[in-house]
Amino acid sequence: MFTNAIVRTPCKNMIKGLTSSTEGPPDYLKALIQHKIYVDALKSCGMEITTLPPNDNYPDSTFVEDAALLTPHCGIITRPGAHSRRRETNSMKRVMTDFYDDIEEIKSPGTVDAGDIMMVGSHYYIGLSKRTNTTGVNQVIKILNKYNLTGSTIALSEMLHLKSGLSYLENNNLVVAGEFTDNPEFQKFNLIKIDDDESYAANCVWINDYVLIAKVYPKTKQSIEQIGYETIELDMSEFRKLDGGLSCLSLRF
Ligand code: CIR
Repeated sequence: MFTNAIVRTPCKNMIKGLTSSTEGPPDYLKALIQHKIYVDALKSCGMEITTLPPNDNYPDSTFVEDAALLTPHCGIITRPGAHSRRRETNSMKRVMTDFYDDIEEIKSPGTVDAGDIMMVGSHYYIGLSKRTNTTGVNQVIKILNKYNLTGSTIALSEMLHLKSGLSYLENNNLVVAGEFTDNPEFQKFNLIKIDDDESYAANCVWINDYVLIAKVYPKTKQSIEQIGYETIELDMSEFRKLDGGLSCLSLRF
C-alpha cells in the first residue's frame, strides 16, 4: 500500500531534455496537461501528493524517480549518471527530510538512477546500465543491507533503465519486455510478456491495486486486466519523446 507521492511539475526547458528519440521535442503545454492528469490519477488511487515546483536549471527534473529511492525504512539520495541531471538531488534532499529520519546518499564515483531499481517486497533488483555503475550498485546494496533489505544486480544492455522494461505489479506478477523476457532471474514470477510493438507499455505502475498504463497499448491493457487489475490509461506522448515513462514521473512510498 502506498500513501504518498512526490512529483515535479515539468519546466519550460524540458524541450532540451535528454533523449534518444527521433520524435522531436515535447510540446510543453501538452506535457503540463498530461502531467496534471497523471497527478489526478495518483490522487484517485488514494495518494497524498507533494508537488515540487518546476526547475528550468534541470530540463529532465520532472522525472523525479531517478533522484531518490524511497524504501519503507530509509530514503536514498542517488547520484544520477547523466551530468546534466546530477544536481536534481539537491531539492529532493530537502523534501525527503519531511518524510524520513534516515537519509542515505550515493557517493562519487558511484552513479545511480533510481529508474534502475525495482522493489519486490524487501528485495531490490538494481540494473547495471549506462547510468548506474557497479560502485553505485554496491553502495545501494550496502545501504539496503543496513536496513535489513536486500539487493541484487541485473545487467542491461539495450534499455535506458531497468524499469523501462520491467514493472512489478505485486502478488508475484511481473510485466516484462525485450531483453529481460528470458532472464533466468525473473522466471520465478508470473510473467506478463509484452510484445516488442508495445514495449513502451512495459513501464507501468501498480498503486494500491490499480495499474497506471500508457495509452494506447491494447494488448498490454488486456493482459493486465486479465490478471485482475483495474487499469487507468494515461497519455504519455510528450514524456515518451524524452524517453520517460509512467514510473519516472513520481516517487511512491
Ligand atoms: C533521461 O534521459 O534521463 C530522461 N530524459 C528520461 C528519464 C526517464 N526516467 C526513468 O526511466 N526512470
